Amino acid sequence: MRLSISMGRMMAMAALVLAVASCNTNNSNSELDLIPVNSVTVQEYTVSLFAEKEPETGFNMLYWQIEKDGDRIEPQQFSITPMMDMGEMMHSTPYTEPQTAEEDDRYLKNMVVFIMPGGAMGSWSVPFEIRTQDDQLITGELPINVDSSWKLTSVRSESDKIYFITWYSPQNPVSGNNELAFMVHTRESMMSFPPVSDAELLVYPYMDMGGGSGHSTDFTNPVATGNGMYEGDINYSMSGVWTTSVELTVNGETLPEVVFEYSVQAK
Ligand SMILES: [Cu+2]
Repeated sequence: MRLSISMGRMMAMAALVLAVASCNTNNSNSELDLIPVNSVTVQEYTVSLFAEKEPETGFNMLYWQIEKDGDRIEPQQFSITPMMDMGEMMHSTPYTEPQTAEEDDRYLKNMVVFIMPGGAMGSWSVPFEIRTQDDQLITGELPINVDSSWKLTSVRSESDKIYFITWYSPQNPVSGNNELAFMVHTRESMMSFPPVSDAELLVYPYMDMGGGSGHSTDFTNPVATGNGMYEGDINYSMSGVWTTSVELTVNGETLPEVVFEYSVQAK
């Protein structure tokens, strides 16, 4: 995925945090705050998955480490294919291939948008392939729990084409100014979920104050910035429960509105 403006901002902030943190920490040069998600060992190779939060529906950044006999190794290539096994059928989800994390080169990282939670409907796993420096091919599979979240919805066109709308930012909405960003993907097959970069989004944030009254707040409507990303801003005037409706227009067709509902914390 090409770096979006938002990623650039995140990294600039991360760099600032790093500069501050490096004064009072040891040799760790990583500003990442990761939790272990799962790991599996195949033929002496241990593949470990880390993330910033428990995996959930919507956008996730995945961080990978590969070790052999306890030592971290750098493979020639490491590729993944997230899959959901639903019994009757299997499908993948929007994702990118892992690449060296620029903020900490001890990790490979990729983004994934989980389109369904794991559970009664089926379970997620990440089949992977390691091409080692001496040209061995190691294959394995890492099971992964995916919780449901409010950060993903989908909508169908008249021709029954499905669009997945992901709430990308803010991940943790707070009162005051936030970047407001969405990702849009479609499904071409059970294995192919390309980004949609030529849609138009019309959003409307609203706070229901009860008794039939309510209000919106200052925001700029997100616009396409490439790779299925749409970026704007929002300034929440109050903390509490907000809704944000999103109306997607794609190929001249305006699709039924979807609504995200979430709570905004006081800053
Ligand atoms: Cu599924």
